[in-house]
Amino acid sequence: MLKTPLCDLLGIEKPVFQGGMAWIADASLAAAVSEAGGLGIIAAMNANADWLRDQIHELRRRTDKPFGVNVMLMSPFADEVAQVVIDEKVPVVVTGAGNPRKHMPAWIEAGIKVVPVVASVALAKLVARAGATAVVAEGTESGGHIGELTTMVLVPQVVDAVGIPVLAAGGIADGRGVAAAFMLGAQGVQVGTRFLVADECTVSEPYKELVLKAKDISTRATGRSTGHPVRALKTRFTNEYAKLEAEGADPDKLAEFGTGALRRAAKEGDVERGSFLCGQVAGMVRERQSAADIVDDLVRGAEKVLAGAGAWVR
Ligand code: TUI
Repeated sequence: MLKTPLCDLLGIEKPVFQGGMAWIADASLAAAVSEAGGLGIIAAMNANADWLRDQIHELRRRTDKPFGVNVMLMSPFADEVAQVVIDEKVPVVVTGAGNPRKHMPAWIEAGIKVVPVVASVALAKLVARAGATAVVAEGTESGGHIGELTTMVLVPQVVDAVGIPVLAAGGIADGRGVAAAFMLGAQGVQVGTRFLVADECTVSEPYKELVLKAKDISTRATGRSTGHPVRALKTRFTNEYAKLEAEGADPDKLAEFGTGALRRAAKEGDVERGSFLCGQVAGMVRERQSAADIVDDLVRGAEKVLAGAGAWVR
């Protein structure tokens, strides 16, 4: 059985977090992952307090297991969402796309376990000092808003820098990836891309089709010129965005071009004008499965690889 101190800290059976994918990770997916023994996560993304409250209530109708809410710190609603997680006594808050220190004292005071996503050692140290329960070290292989370092490089450095459990994210889609993360010192993983094709994932059908068709070089990062690089499947949208960027378009123009693109991909399946955020591992995602089968495959696959890990040590 793959069980780490992180599991005991959070009251979960399996050390697998489902990524808090903006416009995608709702109560349907999160409840299924929590019910399967992992940590399901509702993405508060750019939604307001009312939407989040409804989703939390819906999740609680579906499962009584622990779950998390991902607070996207660049959201205009971050402050109100930060209060909802307190009012609703959410067990775990995962943060992304910024420094959560402003919110951490109130969350910790409310008994919430805080697990920030970090892309650097500096932020990992800062949040550990501020009382984080664990950190997710997220490599640039991930989909969505990304940092510079790869998972392979980031995870061991974060593990060495902090005294709290570390989860690895970015580039993990099967048991081999989970096992590799453990070898780097991680006590858990956060997986996003593979859950895009879960039966319980309510993302648009064209989004699922694009992920299933993706190969190794199907994603690209754009937006480096704005300071907020984002990885997505290569589509007409990313081509046009990259072209604007290469022409030196100003950040306001780029922001305007990008507005609504995540919603158009996730909700409308607009292949022409949507931004299909997705990790580099899309090329390994071949099969639609239930969230429970995905969690099981990640864990069992890792157990198998880890059990044989010493074979070449003579
Ligand atoms: O946050 C994510 N992934 C995301 S957020 C998102 S919604 C969005 N859409 C368009 C543009 C921007 C956001 C889609 N995917 N992952 C966690 C993550 N956090 N990755 C990188 C970071 C990060 C980067 C810089 C965290 C902190 C940071 O700087 C900290 C500071 O000191 O401000």
